[in-house]
This record gives sequence, C-alpha cells and structure tokens, in this order.
Amino acid sequence: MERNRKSSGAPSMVFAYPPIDEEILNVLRNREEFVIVGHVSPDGDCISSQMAMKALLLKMGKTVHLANAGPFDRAEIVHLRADFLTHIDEDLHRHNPVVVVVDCSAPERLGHLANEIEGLTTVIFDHHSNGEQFGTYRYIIPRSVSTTLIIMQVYKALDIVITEEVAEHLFFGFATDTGFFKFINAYRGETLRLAAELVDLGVSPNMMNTKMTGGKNLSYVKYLGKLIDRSEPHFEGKLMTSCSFLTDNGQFITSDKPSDALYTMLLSIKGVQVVLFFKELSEGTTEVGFRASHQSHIDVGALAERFGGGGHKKAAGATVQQPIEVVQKNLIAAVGKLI
Ligand SMILES: [Mn+2]
Repeated sequence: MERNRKSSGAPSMVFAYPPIDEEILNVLRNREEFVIVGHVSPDGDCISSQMAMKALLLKMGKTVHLANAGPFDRAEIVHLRADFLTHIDEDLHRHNPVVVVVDCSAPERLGHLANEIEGLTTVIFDHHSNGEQFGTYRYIIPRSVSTTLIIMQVYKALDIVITEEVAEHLFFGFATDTGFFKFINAYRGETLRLAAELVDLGVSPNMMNTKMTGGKNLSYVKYLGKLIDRSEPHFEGKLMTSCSFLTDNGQFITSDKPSDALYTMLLSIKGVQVVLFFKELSEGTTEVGFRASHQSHIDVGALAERFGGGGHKKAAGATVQQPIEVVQKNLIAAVGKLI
C-alpha cells in the first residue's frame, strides 16, 4: 500500500467487484419462488439488503417472501417488522423456494431459520469473511463496505433498473455499515462512486442521516449516559468495557440500542484499542459486543469466534451462555493476552 501511495492514481489500486457467477444469475433468472433471509438482530444493512433483493425479484416476476428470526428492536427498522415472516413453515418449505441469504454467511447467525431452510437451494450474498462455508452458491466480497452494495451489483448484472426506493435501501445499508462514511478507508473510491450513483438516482444523504440517527426517546439518551458512566479502563486504557444489566430494562424504556453510540464515545478515547460491551440477556446469558480501533492490530472477529460468535476484524459480536461476571472476567483476560 505504501509503495503505491506515491505513484499517482495507480490504476491497479482501483477495486472492481468481481463478476457474479452465471450459475447464480441463472438461479435468480430461472427459479420462480424465493425466500430472502438475513441474520438475527437485523441491522440496517441486513434489512435494506433483504428489501432491495425482494424488489429485484418482484421486478423479475417472482414470488417472494421475506423471513428473519428478529428481533426487530432498532428504531430505524422496527416499522418493517410486519413485512417479515419469523418462520419458514412446512407449507412454504414444500414449495421448494430458493433461499437467498443476505448479510450473513454463518448458519448459526440465522437463528432458528437455519434448521428451517435445510434441503433448499441456498444463494449467499455477503461481506462477512468468517464463519463456516455454507450455501449452494456464494458471492462473498469481504472488501465491500456493505451487503447492499453487493446487491447493487446483482441489479447491474441482471440489468434491472434501480428505482429511487431501491436506491434508498441500497444507500441506507451502506450508510449504517460505514457509520455514515466514517469507516471508509483509503483506496475505497469505488464505494464513494457507488454512493454517488445512488444520490443521482434520488437519494438524499441529508434525509438518510435523519432516518438513521433520529427517532430516539429521552430514555435512550439516559440509558446511553448510564453506560458511559459504567465504562472502565483496563490495561492502561487500551481496553474499555461497559455493561448493561437486566435491571436496566425496567429503568430505561427504549427499543433502541445505545451500543453504537457507546462504541463511538469509548473509541474516541486516546490510546484505546478494544471496546467490549457486556449485556446481560438473562441470568445465564450474556451478549458481548466487540469493537477495535482503527490502529489496533487485534482482530475482534477472530476473538468473538473463540467465544461462539463472529463478525469483522473491527466489529463483532457473541452470545455466551454464562453469567455476565464470568464472561467479563474471561474476555478481559483474553484481550489482555492480545494487548
Ligand atoms: Mn453488513
């Protein structure tokens, strides 16, 4: 990278999405019924990818179902809940639909849907690089900042017009997964060129930002304040942790997750490399959120995998069947060994 930085506009640095296998395109062209699924606790990129893929297949005259194990607890997607099946029942399974999996390439991230899609042809569109390989066909581009930009490539490959509504879905997933442009690195010009195409199709980044960050209640802000208050440094501040307990549920009534804002705050502290957020889901179940700073060499995706989860190098998650104090102790020790 350093070497190329000096040569101006080295064309070898320009990334282009690889062509999508004809086999995959033919499945989309030739089959008639589809179920589009995404990962549990869907985020903006997951839901937007599902919606954009649905619009594409409807345009091709297909029968399309959306399914997600949920929960739909984030403000920016909660209104879409009614459009999704929570199960693929036997009746639907008997139709032998093609399953299109978006923003997920590990079966356990599908929740109970993983069992329900067994035996069906499965096509995966994703940008997560870890997790066991599954699916009949895969188009996995870890370099893509969002899955929606991968779905955009499917539109182009099949020559389907991107309407303004679809462009908004595609931009929304891009915006959520890049922290509204903040997480885009050098030599990712293709990302901005694709975003520009979407803006030219009628997307307003200004409006998208309001959609992404607005709609919270006061309880959400107070909850965030509580989590910031509980944050603690470890290993001379290289690791920051915070936690949420079951009792918070009664005190802070909000369906929004303050964790994204919490990560942003804690990662802004000088010298921090890793942030861990522990959330007590029940007395014996703890959800852990992992973030690594830009300068950190620690791969939190690999770390999360060791605890039964997964994700990216810089952002990951895991759900551990142990009490919160035990999980905290074990993970702080594990990070200590990597620092
Ligand atoms: Mn994503």
